[in-house]
Amino acid sequence: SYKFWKTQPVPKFNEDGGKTKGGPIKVINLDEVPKGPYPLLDGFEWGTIDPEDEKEVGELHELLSNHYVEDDDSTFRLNYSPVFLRWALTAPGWQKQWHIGVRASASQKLVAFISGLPANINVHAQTIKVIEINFLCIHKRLRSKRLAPLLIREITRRCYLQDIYQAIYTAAAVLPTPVASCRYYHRPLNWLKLCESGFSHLPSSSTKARQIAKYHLPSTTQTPGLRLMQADDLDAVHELLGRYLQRFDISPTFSIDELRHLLFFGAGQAKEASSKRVVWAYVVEDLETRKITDFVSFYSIESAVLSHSQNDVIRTAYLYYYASTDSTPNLQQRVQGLINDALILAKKARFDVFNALQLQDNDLFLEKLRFSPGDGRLHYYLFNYQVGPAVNEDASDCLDSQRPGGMGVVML
Ligand code: NHW
Ligand code: EN5
Repeated sequence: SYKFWKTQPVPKFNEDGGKTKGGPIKVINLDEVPKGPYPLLDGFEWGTIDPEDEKEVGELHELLSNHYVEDDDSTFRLNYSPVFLRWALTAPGWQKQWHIGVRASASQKLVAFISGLPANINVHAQTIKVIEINFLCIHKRLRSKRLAPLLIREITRRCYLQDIYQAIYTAAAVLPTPVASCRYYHRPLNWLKLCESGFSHLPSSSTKARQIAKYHLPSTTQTPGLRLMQADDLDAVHELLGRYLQRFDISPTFSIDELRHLLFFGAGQAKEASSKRVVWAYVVEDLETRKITDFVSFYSIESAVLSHSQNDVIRTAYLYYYASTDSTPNLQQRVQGLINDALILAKKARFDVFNALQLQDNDLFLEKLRFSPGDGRLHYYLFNYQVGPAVNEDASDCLDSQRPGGMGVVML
């Protein structure tokens, strides 16, 4: 078991990463890193995907929409839209060589993919440069041929050659060794639709009418001063979010340019194009001081319903970054109001369900706002980095996979 992962610089299960010193697991000697690509299976060749080329994004979308992540009993499959993929793969610092495809040599059909984007994260107050790995996917007919380890080795090689020696990634799969394990929570917005598609069930003790009533939301937002985020809010949000994220064991650090990309992409489009919108961001402006006191964002992914014959989809809003200037004990109320408004806005934008993970400060609102735990989990991993003990008092609620509150990174 873990024949491949055993050979990689990741912590073994049951090693106590919180006790040993934090830092890289292995020092990479560039002389030992191959200068050319690893050999592939016969009949296949390496390629890249240019996310700014509509045709190539179309090919990637085709692969992922048929072969990417499903829930445990294949009720649905995630279907990231082409514009979402372009957004996710063109964050500042992106390079074509890190969006790696595998093509069948004869037909040139895209049959596998893995992506990497550079980012900076803080791990117990140490800033490290990492590559964020996402969208690993292999065509169903090429599964179990050890192609995944090859894709991982190849992207690792290309990162080493560009002086990146650490990575962060999330997966539903259990691998050695999670730094956090977070349950998915779901808040129905259109309960009837979820019920009809098999996403949620009618509890035997309830009725459809009672379920619909349970998830009813007001038609307008409740927080005074809440409005769509605008370009000239960027500095304030950068400052607010940066401060807010500092107290998690692991958190991202964004430049202004990164934040602009992450929060504004697609927002410049006309209202009519709102079906193409991928990310929504709102701020709360204090009506007296004109200061930005809070911020919330969410992104959109559809899921294809696999069980019926209809081409049914579930429109899901995923909670993305948020922040508040309030601290305990007012934080709870503040964040509850903020996320409740996000639910109202997502419902107005015709989402069917609002997802959040059990991380950051989400325990402050999940139960109260009628989120329920789902049947899936998301595990967070670092590659070639040992977390080590917490350094400051604030982070003394040391990161361990049973207590995901120390995780501040949200991945797409
Ligand atoms: S998680 C989403 C992953 N994708 C899917 O679930 C889509 C549907 N499934 C598939 O396409 C988000 C295939 O089943 C995949 C595996 C491709 C998953 N991560 O080729 P084989 C991400 O994108 C190990 C890592 O025969 P396959 C994050 C497995 O444990 N490893 O399997 C990606 C076994 O190794 P072992 C995974 O079913 C992070 C080996 O793969 C994995 O045909 C990548 C079997 O390979 C997963 N999700 O293809 C790591 N699933 O040791 C990045 C299975 O047990 C690391 N495996 O023998 C960092 C790299 C950069 C470093 C830079 C410094
Ligand atoms: C890489 N960055 O399992 C990410 N989703 O709970 C890729 N379940 O939606 C990794 N099975 O519980 C993604 N409904 C990993 C996630 C894979 C997808 C996944 C789970 C997460 C999910 C739904 C549907 C289950 C269908 C049957 C679920 C119950 C919700 C219900 C709402 C009403 C109140 C009771 C609960």
